[in-house]
Amino acid sequence: MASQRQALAGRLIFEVHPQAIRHFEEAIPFARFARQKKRQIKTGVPALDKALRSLDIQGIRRLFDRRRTSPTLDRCFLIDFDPDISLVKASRLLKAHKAIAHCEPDYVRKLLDSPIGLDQTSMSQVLNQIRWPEAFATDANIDFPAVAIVDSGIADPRHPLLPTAYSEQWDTVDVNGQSPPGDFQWWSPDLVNPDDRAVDEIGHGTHLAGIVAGHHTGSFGGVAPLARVIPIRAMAKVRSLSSGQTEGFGTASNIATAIQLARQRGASVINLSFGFERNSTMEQKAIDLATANGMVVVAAIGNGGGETPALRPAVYKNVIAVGAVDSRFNRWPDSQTGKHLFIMAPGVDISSTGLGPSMVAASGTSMACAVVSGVVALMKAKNPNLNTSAIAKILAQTAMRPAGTAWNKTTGWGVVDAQAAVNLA
Ligand SMILES: [Ca+2]
Repeated sequence: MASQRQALAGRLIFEVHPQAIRHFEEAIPFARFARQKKRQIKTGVPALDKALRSLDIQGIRRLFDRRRTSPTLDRCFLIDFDPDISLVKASRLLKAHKAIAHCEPDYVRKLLDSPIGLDQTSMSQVLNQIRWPEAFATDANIDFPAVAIVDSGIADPRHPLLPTAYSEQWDTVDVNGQSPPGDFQWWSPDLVNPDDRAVDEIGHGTHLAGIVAGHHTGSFGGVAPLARVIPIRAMAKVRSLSSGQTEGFGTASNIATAIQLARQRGASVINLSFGFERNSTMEQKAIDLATANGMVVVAAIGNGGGETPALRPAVYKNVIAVGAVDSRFNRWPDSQTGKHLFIMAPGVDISSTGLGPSMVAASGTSMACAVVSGVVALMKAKNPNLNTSAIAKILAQTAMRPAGTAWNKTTGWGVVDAQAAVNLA
């Protein structure tokens, strides 16, 4: 069944019914669960305990930190159980219980492939192309907001070109040893300990951090160099057993936690450069709460080319979905299209920071997404009160597109114009 092939084995997320939550065990923790003996699982709802014990449950915890959440998110829990029991069977068992309002698998999200090119587009070319308002972006008297990059993490903070102001970093990866779908296996030593170190083992998050807020020197520099970057690692390395290739996988639960954390740490903008097809209600709830609190969520539209299946989170409402163009304003052929596409930005052969000392050129809507996150950070610096719909309205109004044309599904409203957008902010 398709859903099984796109989710973590042996894990479900569920929401407890508002009426049942009164009886639900107060002591169920938010932090990573210790492996609990199945006899010790006590939710406060005896019939549910019996169902959970039949799943050979290994642990239960809250999905969100209840001190910092909303009444809805406070009712979300995550369980790990015997991975040999099918997700369909386990979810049928939980859904049958009247205390359970909603139940879903923990769907996987993939970092978008970012083919590494031989050609290089320097960040100074990108900044010229988006009409970067240098005087504004580098004015140290302005209070620049924080941009959370929920991704693979960030390289060594001593890297001379990375954002100078990332004072904190976080890691929400917690897969408790449960296997990823397909022929992949986890290929990372850090899979069960959420903590305050976002060590990047892939390079994707480091590349984006340079685009958003890299330190300016020579032809390199980020879009919002004075913004505070909060790297949050939610994606870990996996390896294909058949091809040996590695890529980045995360899960909707770890991403939802990361979005919550970004909100709690005061980020104004969240960059999400990953995707997958399956809908996650929990991930969507975390995004809705963030945007309801005035944060702006920017996501890459995907690198499948044309009208391939729409990816989450780009397709969710309240998310600004970004496609990629090359340095001549032509749509990058692999940039996905569709009715949720909002705006375009340069994303081909972008030269930015890598895990080592040398620059890396990479292409994709991930990079374009980071450019737009930077522009939104500049707009929020000018006017912190702008919410998602106000930001979206200005971006649409100011985007560069042929005269007399409007929105279309291949290039959205056009290519982001940083100067005009900041002026109107
Ligand atoms: Ca860790």
